[in-house]
Amino acid sequence: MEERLKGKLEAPTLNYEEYFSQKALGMKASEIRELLKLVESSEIISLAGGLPNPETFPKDIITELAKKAVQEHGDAALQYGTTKGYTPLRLEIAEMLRKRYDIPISKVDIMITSGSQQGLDLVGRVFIDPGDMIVVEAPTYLAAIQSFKYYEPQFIQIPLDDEGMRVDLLEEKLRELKAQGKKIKFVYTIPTFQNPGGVTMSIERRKRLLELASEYDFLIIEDGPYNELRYRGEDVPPIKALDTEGRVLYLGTFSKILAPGFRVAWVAGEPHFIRKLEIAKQSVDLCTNVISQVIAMEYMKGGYLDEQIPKIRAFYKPKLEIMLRALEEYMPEGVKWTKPEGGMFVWVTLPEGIDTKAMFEKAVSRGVAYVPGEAFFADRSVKNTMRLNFTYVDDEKIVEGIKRLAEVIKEELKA
Ligand code: PMP
Ligand code: G9A
Repeated sequence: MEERLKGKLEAPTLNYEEYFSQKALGMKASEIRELLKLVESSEIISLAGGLPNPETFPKDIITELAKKAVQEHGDAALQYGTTKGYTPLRLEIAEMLRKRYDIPISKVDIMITSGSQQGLDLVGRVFIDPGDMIVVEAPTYLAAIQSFKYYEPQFIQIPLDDEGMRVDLLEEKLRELKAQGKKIKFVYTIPTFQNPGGVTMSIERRKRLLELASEYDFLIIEDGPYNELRYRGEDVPPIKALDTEGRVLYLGTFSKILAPGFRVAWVAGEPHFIRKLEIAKQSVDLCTNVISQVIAMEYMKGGYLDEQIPKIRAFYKPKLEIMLRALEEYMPEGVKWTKPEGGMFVWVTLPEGIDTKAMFEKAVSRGVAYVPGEAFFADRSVKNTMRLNFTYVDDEKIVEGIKRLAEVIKEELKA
């Protein structure tokens, strides 16, 4: 299909590059988005994209609620909405944040965004001046790097271990910067079932991070799309729930608890910050898709979200177990991986010297795709890692995919 669209283009006549702004010339395509194109149309077992499984989409409920949205709220649902979002939905989200996470609504305002991805871009717009220092995890969500990069910050990377961001190393870095009279603007973290790492930041580190934010005066951008996808272990409160100074901006989304096609997400935080984000959003899209927001509101109000979360957990839990078992069974010595308690990803580290980007084509030719880890590092310095998704493909395909991948890695190790 894509090819037919491309077929309409004529032979190049313009010197296209001449017209682009410097910023546009600096933009790079997201590996994930490009990989999706590749895998969309082929027989390849894709452990690459971070796609929820369509079998989890509550289609019957959505059909019913979509009808209701038009019949009962049609005038609002089909009209332009406010930039901040559909208020009944904002109230439902506020109530959920209070109920599930103990985040007091009296202390936050909520703005709806067109996916958390837009929230990330708006954060960049509102907080980053060229040259500002921002901290990201290493590795981190590659499309966050892509969003922030546009605003030309200096990235500071802090490594992860099994308990999330190495907050001790962050502290060292902050001290060092302070001695040079410098400070950071914010820390961007995905503390729960991190993308791509799969790991979760311990409660001790969350508290310490907040203490550091206060001591060194910076903000925390907490991205929580996977919070509800826990398959084992104990819940850890969002950093926002522990925030007494209003330093945390919390991003949540319906992408993984309803369906990503809705493009409905939210950012919760100090009203002053939300106001600026709202002004920034005005020029981007005026408002988020209103009918999606109305359906999402009915979905929460009707109690469907509360029913859906355990279903999603039950659906993904065995998939994670299958992937971990297959890795155990097939991967050669020297390959290591994280053991997540939830989320959508396992992070694999191969022996030094293997470049997963160079290996990618070979893997694809054997019918398996992953995301080369390099793209998840702001400085792209780490070559021997990869991210595997376990939510999208069928159970048997997970095993087959890992088997194929293990073969490719073994050959690479021999070579
Ligand atoms: N943040 C992280 C960490 C993600 O993994 C994703 C999606 N994979 C997003 C943000 C964007 O989500 P949304 O669909 O809400 O734009
Ligand atoms: O389709 C996307 O780009 C969202 C998925 C993100 C990811 O794979 O991390």
